Amino acid sequence: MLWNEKIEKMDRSSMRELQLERLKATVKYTYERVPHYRKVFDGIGLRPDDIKTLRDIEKIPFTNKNDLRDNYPYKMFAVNLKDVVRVHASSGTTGKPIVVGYTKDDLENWSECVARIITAAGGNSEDIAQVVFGYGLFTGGFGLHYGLEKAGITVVPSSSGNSERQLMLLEDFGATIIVGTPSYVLHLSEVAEEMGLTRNRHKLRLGLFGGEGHTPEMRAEIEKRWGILATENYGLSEIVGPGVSGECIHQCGMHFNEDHFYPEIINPDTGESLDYGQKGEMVITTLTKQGIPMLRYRTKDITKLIPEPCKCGRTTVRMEKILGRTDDMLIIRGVNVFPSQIESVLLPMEHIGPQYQILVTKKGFMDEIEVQVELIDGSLLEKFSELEKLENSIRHKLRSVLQIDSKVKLVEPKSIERSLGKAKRVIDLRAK
Ligand code: DLL
Repeated sequence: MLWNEKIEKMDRSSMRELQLERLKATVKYTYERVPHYRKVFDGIGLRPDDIKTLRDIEKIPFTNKNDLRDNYPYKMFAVNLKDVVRVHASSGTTGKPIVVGYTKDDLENWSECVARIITAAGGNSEDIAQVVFGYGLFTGGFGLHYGLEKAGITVVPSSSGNSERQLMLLEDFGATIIVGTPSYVLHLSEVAEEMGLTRNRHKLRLGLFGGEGHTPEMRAEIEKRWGILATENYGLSEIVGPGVSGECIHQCGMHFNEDHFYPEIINPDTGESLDYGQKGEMVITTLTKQGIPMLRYRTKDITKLIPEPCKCGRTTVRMEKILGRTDDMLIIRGVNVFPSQIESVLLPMEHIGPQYQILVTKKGFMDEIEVQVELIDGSLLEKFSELEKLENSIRHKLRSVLQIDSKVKLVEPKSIERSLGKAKRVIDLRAK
């Protein structure tokens, strides 16, 4: 089944024509409305009508997360706030989040993109979908929610957390689709096992997973434990949220919504454009966004593009699963975490030194994060109640900045290994 056959099976040259027409319009629109872009264009003497072919996109400088941070909260918006009907936000490299805004048309296009992905994965109006993504500033919950509704699917917006209750709803409401991060859904399978929720007591048949990566091994495990087909989808707040690309039932790369987003792959060191099939950093330009259009946004995600048509008949380019990131952003249970956010919490605090280490592990299938910090005075280790008070206060502050729970362990002064070169702040022990 296809949600939008005309677009999803469009011949390549018509797609390129459509993309060029939309690219030219977006460049002009962005230049006229966003002071940041006007400054960037004027700085190098580039004019919107210099973009005459799709290749000319390479003349446009990249946009980075920092540009969004520097224009916090609304200065990258291309419309007045009165025309923005929704905002979402994701972690920035400092305490301040990255803010994105949607017009009514943006929300409509977003739901359309998500509906295509759901349909490609095999969802249809007979289904009931339980969304276990968080509903809030994170784009995952609301993004999937409206796309599912558009596809005519019954949505159970149970949001994240409270696993026992999730599973009770899963059984009682009869969800056939589960939507969330792969790690959380795998974790739910462990809780289900403890609760004796066996295959004959639930109706799940399909999983839509995104927000973080998962290995083929983890996919196989999820499929086996739940008895479902596990499909993957990809997106990022700066571009739209979920709905940028998603797998069809053949599970062989994520179909890109190319009429709304233009993908490029670049060499992350030189910025040079790479061809289809070559591995590099994905750069995305929005082609229809009104609220916050993005020109050549550097995602930091490493992947490659697959141009061959798929067995499903879709002609849209596919992207391979993300192989890693070029920066130090960690994805913990689907939530973006930067070591710099943790550092900004720790450094101003009393009784602890500037040396810390972040340990990332998996407990069962759930990501766990432990922040180890050196005490200034080691004798505090013997004063349990003071120690506990300090640990709790750090944990509390971390939670308010990161939006997820972490463990805190206070350790002896000078016990964290010093590095001669760059400090190794993160020890990621999750299997790659
Ligand atoms: O995670 C949007 C999303 C929500 C996509 C739900 C799919 C489902 P952000 O919080 O801005 O947005 O995080 C974006 O998450 O740059 C990737 O590094 C990572 N990411 C998202 N999907 C995948 C995936 C949402 N399927 C960042 N595989 C991106 C690997 C993913 N990484």
